[in-house]
Amino acid sequence: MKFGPMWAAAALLCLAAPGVSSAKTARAENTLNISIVDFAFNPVNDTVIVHSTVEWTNNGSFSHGSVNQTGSGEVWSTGIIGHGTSKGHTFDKLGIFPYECVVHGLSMPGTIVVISSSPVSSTSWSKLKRSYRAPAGKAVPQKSRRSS
Ligand SMILES: [Cu+2]
Repeated sequence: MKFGPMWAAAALLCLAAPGVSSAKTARAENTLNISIVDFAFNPVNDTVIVHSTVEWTNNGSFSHGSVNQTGSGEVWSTGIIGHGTSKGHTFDKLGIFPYECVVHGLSMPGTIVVISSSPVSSTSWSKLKRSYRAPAGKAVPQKSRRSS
């Protein structure tokens, strides 16, 4: 099943909705842990407050890693993360950052959304929307469901 840019558009609309504080929906902690198991990132999509660290832990048998797709905005690559080890990256820029596995590419997609700690102003969101570019020909994965 393929997912188009509708998810990103929906996320932007949702977060930019009047009276809705995006900050409340983001994780309050400064570290988001993402587990890599069975050729998937879990959670596959999540939101953090700017300057948070995302740490990927490889709980699978094979080597994986996280590298952003666009090469613009927040740029990172964890390199290869071996079984049972972790690598982190601190996100200092606002934006929507699709990424993929260093080893397996887009067969293992993920997305990190970075928002400001205060409720997002329309100004910063319009900047964010301008800065966001879906990778050419790449689908943005579906937003994951999370129990509240
Ligand atoms: Cu992989």
